[in-house]
Amino acid sequence: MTIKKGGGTGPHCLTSVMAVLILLFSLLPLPSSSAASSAHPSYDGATQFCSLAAGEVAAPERREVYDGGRIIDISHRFHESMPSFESDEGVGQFLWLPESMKNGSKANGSVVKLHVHTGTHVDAPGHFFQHYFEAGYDVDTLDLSVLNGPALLVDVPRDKNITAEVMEFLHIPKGITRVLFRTLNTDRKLMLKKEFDSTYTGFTEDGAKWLVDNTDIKLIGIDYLSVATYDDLITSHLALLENRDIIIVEGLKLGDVKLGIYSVHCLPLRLLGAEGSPIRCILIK
Ligand SMILES: *[C@@H]1O[C@H](CO)[C@@H](O)[C@H](O)[C@H]1NC(C)=O
Ligand SMILES: *[C@@H]1O[C@H](CO)[C@@H](O)[C@H](O)[C@H]1NC(C)=O
Ligand SMILES: CC(=O)N[C@H]1CO[C@H](CO)[C@@H](O)[C@@H]1O
Repeated sequence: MTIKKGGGTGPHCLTSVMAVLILLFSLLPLPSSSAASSAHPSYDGATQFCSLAAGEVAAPERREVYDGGRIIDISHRFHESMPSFESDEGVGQFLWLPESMKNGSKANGSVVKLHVHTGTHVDAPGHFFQHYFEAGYDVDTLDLSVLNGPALLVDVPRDKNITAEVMEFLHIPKGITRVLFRTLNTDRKLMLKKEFDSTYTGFTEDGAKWLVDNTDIKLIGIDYLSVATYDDLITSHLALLENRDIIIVEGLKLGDVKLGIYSVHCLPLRLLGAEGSPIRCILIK
């Protein structure tokens, strides 16, 4: 019997707490082949149960929620076959390891090359307005007080794009400033497919204009790579970004999240001069 050490609580690791319980309550003798014997003698009995063979590291745990579900990660993990706008090939290689310990470097040092509108990401006004781009309205200028605060998660009707009619139907009260729109994109798991799908759900031009004219929404979250439908790609973005007071977060992971009000926390990188950035977004109950 091998018992591995690690931060996780996966099936191959006995946590210290479990080990203590076993110590306290087990009437059976300890397994003689326990890895405990390889642990440093100064460690206490409980942690000895989780010791590792030399050089072995338990696999890390990858989580979608933390603290028993209180914190929900609504960002997608970056990987090579995540979708890329208008491509069938996915994102492809974006991570390299030019400094490698296997090659004699003192540490591993990776390099990333990524289109800034990849995966879960934010758009700055310069994305669709050349004069805003030139004036410096990059992701570093986005208002963190818009990107962080109470947010409403809503489901939109699955049989339509987000038109003015749909926006009206949703009855989002005045005073609500952050809304995450869950659409058919989530049901279709489009963010999990390598091939770009142009039939995704998004805002039509009239839907975007309706939102600007009739709501207080300043943070829009959506569950595929673009907030705007493919047919209204430019016009919807223009309507939403023109006043520079609305922030668009795209490619959110909204499956398995209950409808309701959360505290949203989204933080873009401070990429000077970039009109978009990967963004980490979480919801806190
Ligand atoms: C190690 O160095 C060689 C020669 O420079 C290079 O071709 C190889 O890709 C490197 N390997 C890694 C893992 O960085
Ligand atoms: C949304 O619009 C796209 C075209 O931009 C279309 O392919 C798609 O079918 C529409 N979605 C719905 C649910 O009507
Ligand atoms: C932490 C990290 O990046 N480790 C990498 C170090 O480099 C080797 C290859 O030489 C990788 O296998 C590790 O994953």
